[in-house]
Amino acid sequence: MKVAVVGATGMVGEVMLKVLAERNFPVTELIPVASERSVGKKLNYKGEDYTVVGLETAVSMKPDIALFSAGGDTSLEWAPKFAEAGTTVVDNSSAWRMDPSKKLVVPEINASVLTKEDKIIANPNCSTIQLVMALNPLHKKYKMKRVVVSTYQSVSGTGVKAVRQLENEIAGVEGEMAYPYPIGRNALPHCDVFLDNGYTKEEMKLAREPQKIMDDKTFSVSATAVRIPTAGGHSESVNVEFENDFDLAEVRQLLSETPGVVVQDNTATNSYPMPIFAHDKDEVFVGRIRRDETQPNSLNMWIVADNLRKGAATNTVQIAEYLVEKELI
Ligand code: A2P
Ligand code: 11C
Repeated sequence: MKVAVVGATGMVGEVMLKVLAERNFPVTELIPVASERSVGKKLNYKGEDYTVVGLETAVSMKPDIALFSAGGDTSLEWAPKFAEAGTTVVDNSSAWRMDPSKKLVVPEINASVLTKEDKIIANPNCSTIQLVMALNPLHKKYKMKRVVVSTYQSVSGTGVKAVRQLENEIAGVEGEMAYPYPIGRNALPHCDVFLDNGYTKEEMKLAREPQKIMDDKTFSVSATAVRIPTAGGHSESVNVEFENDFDLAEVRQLLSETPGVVVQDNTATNSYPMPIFAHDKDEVFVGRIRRDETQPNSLNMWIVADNLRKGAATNTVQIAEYLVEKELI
């Protein structure tokens, strides 16, 4: 496969290269792509140096597949140009996710919706992916009515500028601000931009994307997204109300049998998911599983995943792997 990575010099792009190498994706030619600022730079992949090219050059090289993580505007403008050239695009931005003509895919849940005709495929938001990975098996068994989620999101979700802001604050150095306030020793109830309804765009991604991925509008998701001073790994406190009652042991069993999910839940040994455990892992970790004693058929749990891996790069590469395996490209 001739593989282009658009945004190869960025936080997610770098992890995409790492994941492609780790999983031995069948790359015959790698095309690292970034902005004009980075053209000519060298990037290492599996011990070899590759030269970064611009978007125009990359399209003309007609890659079989292009993994995009260079922001929504780049995707809106350039994904169609790649698609027209015959390239299948897997896009990690929010540009195409809710477009009814585009598929939004978490391979463990809905890879089977993909066909040869899908030339632009959307990768969900990081906080959505880890949420649906845990919700999907429970929904199938007990049928969800309503989910209330509060997130605790790391600065790596915002990008390099935010990681630097946190590092500068810790070092006590003045520098450029990614957020309107300090992030160290703080919690910002503000991820992505505010919308007219008073929610942030991140909160609305959490509300809408799960219904599309799980192909079911009978449940609702209400979200509050908060940025906290962790370097990597998003955490979520989740309350789920089901139509049907459940057994806690069975919930744990169901989750632990779900590919890509790891149950880490033993209060006697202080075992629960945390960003420091999830770092550099592809699994979604679930713990603090307990009955909500204030209303029937309701469950509380805590979900953590590495937002740059399963939340972004790994899920994108898994989609690409599925396309190759099923000969859809
Ligand atoms: P560059 O490094 O040349 O700016 P992050 O989200 O970590 O900030 O990374 C964003 C990625 O998207 C980087 O690889 C960046 O390249 C790339 N990028 C940003 N804007 C463009 C653009 N207009 N065209 C191509 N790549 C872009
Ligand atoms: C965050 N979820 O942590 C974001 C990052 O829509 O793909 C990814 C933004 C997106 O802020």
